[in-house]
Amino acid sequence: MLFICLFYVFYFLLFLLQVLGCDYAIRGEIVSHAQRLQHELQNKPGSHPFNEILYFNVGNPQSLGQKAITFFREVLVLCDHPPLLDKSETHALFSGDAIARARLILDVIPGRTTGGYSDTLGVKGLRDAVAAGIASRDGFPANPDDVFLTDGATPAVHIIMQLLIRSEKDGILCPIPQYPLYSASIFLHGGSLVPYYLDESTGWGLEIAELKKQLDDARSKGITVRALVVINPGNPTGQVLAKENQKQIVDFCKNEGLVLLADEVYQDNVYVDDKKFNSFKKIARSMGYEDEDLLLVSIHSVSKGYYGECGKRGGYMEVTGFGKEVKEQICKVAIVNLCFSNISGQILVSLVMNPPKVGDESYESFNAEKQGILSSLARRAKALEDAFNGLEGVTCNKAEGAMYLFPRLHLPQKAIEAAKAVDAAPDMFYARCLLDATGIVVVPGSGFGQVPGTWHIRCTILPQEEKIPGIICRLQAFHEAFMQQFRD
Ligand code: DCS
Repeated sequence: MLFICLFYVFYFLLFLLQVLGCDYAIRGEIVSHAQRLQHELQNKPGSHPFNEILYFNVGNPQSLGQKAITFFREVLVLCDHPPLLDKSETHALFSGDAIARARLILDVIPGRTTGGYSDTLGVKGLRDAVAAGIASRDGFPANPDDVFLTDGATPAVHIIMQLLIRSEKDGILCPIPQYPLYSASIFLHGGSLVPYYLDESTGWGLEIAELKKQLDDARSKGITVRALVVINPGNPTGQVLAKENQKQIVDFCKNEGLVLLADEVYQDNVYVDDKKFNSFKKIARSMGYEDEDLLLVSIHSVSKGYYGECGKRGGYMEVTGFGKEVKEQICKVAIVNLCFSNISGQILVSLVMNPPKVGDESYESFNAEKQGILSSLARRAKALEDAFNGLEGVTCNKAEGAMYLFPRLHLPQKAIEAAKAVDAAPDMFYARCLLDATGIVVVPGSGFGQVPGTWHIRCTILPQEEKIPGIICRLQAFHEAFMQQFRD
């Protein structure tokens, strides 16, 4: 009995240590400080040199004003309240193809309700729809049995880490900078993060030589490297991988026996004409590789893109190349959750993968909404990139995709010393001064990882377009004053 108690105490302490060590910068110290300031502004208007807090820290499109796509919401509403389908007024309020789609979807949901548990891995008919959407995106077949519907991308990442990591001797190759879900999840599951650095000087390039160097180094330390994480388009870096580069990555994983974990949540956020999103699945198939040639997990979410439905929690993972035992393990974990994903999220991901097509009643208005959002995001990204590059001592790569800029700060020595004096990293110090002076919330680069001795901040491109000029003015005035104060 005593032994069992000690065993549980040990594992609880281990878990506590893992939780304590896990850091999540996008909701970290700066955000808590911003919330305090917001509270002070509410209680005492005029108590700060700004009258609102501008949250540039999270990629949360609709909370920053992005409108939901009408077609998606129409279908969701009709599925949530099927009696609407039988009312005559519905035909005046909703588009014909939204009504037809809602009927089709309800037909495949057991009990025709969004209020029930679904099959563990997702509603079969919706997994079929997602697989059909993947096939039409890639031009290669997709098997619905490989598709698992999830509550956004986050649980998919956790489940894969849970399956891959057996001890701290299991390593996962992760980009630096990276979205901190990966470091947090590896940490929580007790594995080792094996970093590979993206090259800022080539627009955050992903070099195979760097992957090989870090892999060999980890192996020489006795780490079994099990997977390579690639975020494409990148967060926080915004780079979109070129096809040739993706082919090299596929070959690298195949030759080294690594699982390729492709985070493709920003697949609909590409802003430059010379780059296009290509899924790793498509790249591998176009190289002639079949299922068994590559262990691939591709992840997508309804949270990003032109849809930005973070609150609905929908997504999928497509798992190819693994034996049936691995899928059984995924099912086991899923069963513990009853069903992996809420039904509205499942419907939404089926819609995102099968939006209205040319000729459908909604197509024109759907496409106008989609293009309106994407072209505005592209203009915002460019305006902010130019603004950062115009600041003394700041350099900023282009956001080719995703929702962020990650400018580098070349700070004067005096600012670095002032940061040290208050026991803060220089980028944290800069972010905090920016917040105190302007109400603008950004995330210090250290939250994502960066080459030691370099300093960055991450800011989203999501605030509404009409706010951008005012934000840039505040940023410029702050930066000038900051540099004036700390110039060597
Ligand atoms: N993968 C990447 C690369 C992400 O940027 C995010 C969220 C996720 C996965 C998880 O998304 P969901 O669980 O919502 O599907 N991005 C966060 C960010 O950087 N800002 O806001 C959220």
